[in-house]
Amino acid sequence: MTGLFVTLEGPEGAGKSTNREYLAEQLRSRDIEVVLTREPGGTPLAEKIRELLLAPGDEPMASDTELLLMFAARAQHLAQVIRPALARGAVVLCDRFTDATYAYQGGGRGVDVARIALLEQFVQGDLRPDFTLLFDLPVEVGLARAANRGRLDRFETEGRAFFEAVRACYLARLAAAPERYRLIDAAQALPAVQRQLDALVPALLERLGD
Ligand code: Z5A
Repeated sequence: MTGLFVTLEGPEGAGKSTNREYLAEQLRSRDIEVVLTREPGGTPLAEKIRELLLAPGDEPMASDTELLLMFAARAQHLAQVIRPALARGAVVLCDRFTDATYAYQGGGRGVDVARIALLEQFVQGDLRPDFTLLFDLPVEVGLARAANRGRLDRFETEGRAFFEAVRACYLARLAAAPERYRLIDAAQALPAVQRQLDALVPALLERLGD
C-alpha cells in the first residue's frame, strides 16, 4: 500500500461531515488524489446496508445483527473503494471506520470487544488507519447540534448514557494508542476547528511521502 488511510471519528454531531470536505480541499489544492468516503456505506451495496442500519423500525435489531451488518458493509467498501484507492497512492478520507464499531457497538451496545477484534481481523486483515482524527466534544453539545437537523435515525434516538459510553470508548482508544490518533477539540467554533485541521496537514503530507 502506498496511499494514506485517514479516518474521521467522534461522537454525534462532532462536525466530521462538515470538516471532511474542508480537509479534502486542503489536500487537493496540493495536487493529491483524495477519495472522500464514509461508513457505513461508500458503495451502492454498502449504502443499502446503511439504510437497513439507520432506519428506525418496529422490529428491534439484535446487537449481533448490527455488528455483522457493519462489517458486511465494511468488507464491500474495502474491496470496492478503500483498497483500490490506497493501491493507487491516494489519500482516503473516511468518515467513520472500525473505531466507530468499538465505540458504538462495543461501548454503546456492550458487545464483547473480543468479538469486534475477531471480525476486524477477519474483514481487514492487517489494514488499519494510518491516522484517525478524533473530533471530541461534550455529549450535550453534539446532541444539540444534531437535533437541529430534524428527523432522527436509529442511533440518534438513543439516550445520553449511550453517547457518554461512546465518547468514553473513543477517548480510551486514543489513550491506548496515541501515535495513531489526533485529537480535535470539536466544541470550538468552526474556524478554530479548521485551524486545528490546517495544523495537521504537514504531518499527513510527511507520512504520505514516506
Ligand atoms: N456507526 C456504528 O454504530 N458503527 C460503525 O461501525 C459505524 C457507524 C461506521 C451513522 O454515522 C451512524 O452509524 C452513527 C454511528 C453508527 N450514528 N450515530 N450517531 P454518520 O457518521 O453518518 O452519522 P452521524 O454520527 O450521525 O454523524 P453526524 O451526527 O452527522 O456527525 P458529524 O458528521 O460529526 O457532524 P456534522 O453533520 O458535520 O455537524 C452536525 C451539525 O453541527 C451541523 O448542523 C453542522 O453545521 C454543525 N456544526 C459542525 N461543526 C460545528 C461547529 N464547530 N460549531 C457549531 N456547529 C457546528
